[in-house]
Amino acid sequence: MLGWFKKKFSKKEETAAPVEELPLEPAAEEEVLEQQAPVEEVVAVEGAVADEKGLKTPGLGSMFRQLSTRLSLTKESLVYRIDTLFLGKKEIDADLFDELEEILITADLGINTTMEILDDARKRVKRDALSDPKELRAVLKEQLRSFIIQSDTSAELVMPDSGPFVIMVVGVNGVGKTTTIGKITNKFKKSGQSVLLVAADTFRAAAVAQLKIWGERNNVNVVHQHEGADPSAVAFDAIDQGVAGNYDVVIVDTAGRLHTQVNLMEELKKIKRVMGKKLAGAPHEILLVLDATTGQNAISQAKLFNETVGITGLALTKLDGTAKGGIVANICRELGIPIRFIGIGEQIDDLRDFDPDEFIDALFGEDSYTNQQ
Ligand SMILES: Nc1nc2c(ncn2[C@@H]2O[C@H](COP(=O)(O)OP(=O)(O)O)[C@@H](O)[C@H]2O)c(=O)[nH]1
Ligand SMILES: [Mg+2]
Repeated sequence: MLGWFKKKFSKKEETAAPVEELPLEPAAEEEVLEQQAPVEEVVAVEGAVADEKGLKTPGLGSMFRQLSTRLSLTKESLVYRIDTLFLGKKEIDADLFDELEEILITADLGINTTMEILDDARKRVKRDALSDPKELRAVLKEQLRSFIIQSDTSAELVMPDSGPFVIMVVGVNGVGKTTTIGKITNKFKKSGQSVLLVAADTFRAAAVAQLKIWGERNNVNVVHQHEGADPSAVAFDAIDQGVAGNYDVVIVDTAGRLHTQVNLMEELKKIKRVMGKKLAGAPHEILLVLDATTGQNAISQAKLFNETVGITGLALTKLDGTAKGGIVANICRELGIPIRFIGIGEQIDDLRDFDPDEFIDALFGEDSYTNQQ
């Protein structure tokens, strides 16, 4: 499978040193939740591999089938509706395009993206003298794919030569930031990377507690301070700990904020700035988490967060809970920021590297994955 995570860390994986961690020295004002316990054995994600407990890790084929199942709401609202429309039509006419337009907009592709797709489709029908509606299916699939692929260009990131790779996670309340951090941590751990989590969401004690739970699940340390602490100070000290503890990855959770809350957005800038002062280049990734169920509002969130702190990657959550997964194409077209991950459930494994081909195939059906184990 493609994807940022694998590409980026593949080099590191080959030379991975033993992943045992030095115990952290708790800094004066912070506590570190727990000392690191022995790191679990690395389990390959791809290929059906049984671990020592006899548990089978899903192979590519079943991973693909699972993705396809989780996207079933969008599949029904977009692809099944297109298929039903085409089945009932004998020719490609203006009515058919009108109905297609309604389907695409309902699936949250957005007006502009929908119009562009339909204009292109009309041209293709003319150019290739298509007359059978079913031939249009392949055209639409290809167009959606090309929109989504546009944003995969900068998906590869470079790990810093020394020091931890720092990810700052931002977004509005409830989009799934903390959950996504938990899932990403699991991915890093599986590839042998050591991870330090940072609770810079200091507004609510519950937020810190939630990150601690994900820390426990993943068996990683969580840096935190008291409720109401200055999030920049938490992040500043955490970078020290990340460097001193020789961590591969530091992931900073931030409080949810509305993109319209000017002071809170300024605070994000500050968190970013202080980390950069402590460690040149940090944060290396500013990951904006977007909730796919919020529809077009996700686009305006992304624009404002991008203007404020400069977003380098996106995680799109809750694609399992929406019929409006067409938002993926719209996001790629409107923003040009790569989608790194998609969330397809609430569990630790319910996160995928975003692979445009796989995503489109999961929606439209394709046998290239399903033939494999
Ligand atoms: N179905 C589904 N729920 C998700 C997904 N990601 C997060 N959630 C849920 O969304 C809710 C808010 O998540 P949380 O991580 O607390 O959001 P935060 O406020 O941005 O940190 C929780 O109930 C999560 O379980 C996803 O991909 N699919
Ligand atoms: Mg949170």
